[in-house]
Amino acid sequence: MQHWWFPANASSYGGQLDSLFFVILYITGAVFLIVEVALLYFLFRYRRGANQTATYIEGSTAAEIVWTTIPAAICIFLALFSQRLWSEIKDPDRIPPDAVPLEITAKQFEWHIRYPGPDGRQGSDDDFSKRNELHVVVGRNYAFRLTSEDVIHSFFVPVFRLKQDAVPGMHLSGWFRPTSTGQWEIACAELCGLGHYRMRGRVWVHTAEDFDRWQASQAAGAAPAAPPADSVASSGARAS
Ligand SMILES: [Cu+2]
Repeated sequence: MQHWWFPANASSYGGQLDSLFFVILYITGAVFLIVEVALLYFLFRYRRGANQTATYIEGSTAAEIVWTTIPAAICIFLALFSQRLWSEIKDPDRIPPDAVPLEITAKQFEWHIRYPGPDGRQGSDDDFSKRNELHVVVGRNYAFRLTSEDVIHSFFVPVFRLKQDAVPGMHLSGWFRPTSTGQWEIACAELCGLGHYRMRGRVWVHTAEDFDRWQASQAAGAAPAAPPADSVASSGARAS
């Protein structure tokens, strides 16, 4: 289902994640309404008045059992309810075996994406890297390995419902399958320094033919392009 206040959904598991979000929203929304209505009622009912006197209340074991058991039951229900989808998305053992491997490296304040090239394998001669540009094919599975060169960042693609922390010294994996063509935003979702607000990239979901054409143009101009004027000056080796 698609909601007007949500970004578009363009990944295979986005719809299920949205449904899970709404289940949690309905439960927490109902609790919020009940609590607020009760709060207002008690504020009004027991406001200061001529005939009100203060009384001392000992507490109630029964009430404590009730307000501990119900939230615990809700939390356990949500944990069990979301476990299947969570493990489908996050379990490294369940990454589709046919997925195209991508290496994504975050640093202040940009994303470096290393593509496997036409042979589909990382670490071979036809690999190439792009800065802040993620190009993928609709309907194809992608597996990424994500790391950071400096501080903690978070790789966030709202239309894929994908968010994963990038942690220096760790290579965290994940996967996605785009379901519609288009062009959208990649954001950093972890405050990572003064330039955090402009740490954004773009994702292009192509048809297979468009992607092949784009990839061929990358191989043709294999020499590293000059970084755009707004890039942060970076010394040392670049990730290509
Ligand atoms: Cu960042």
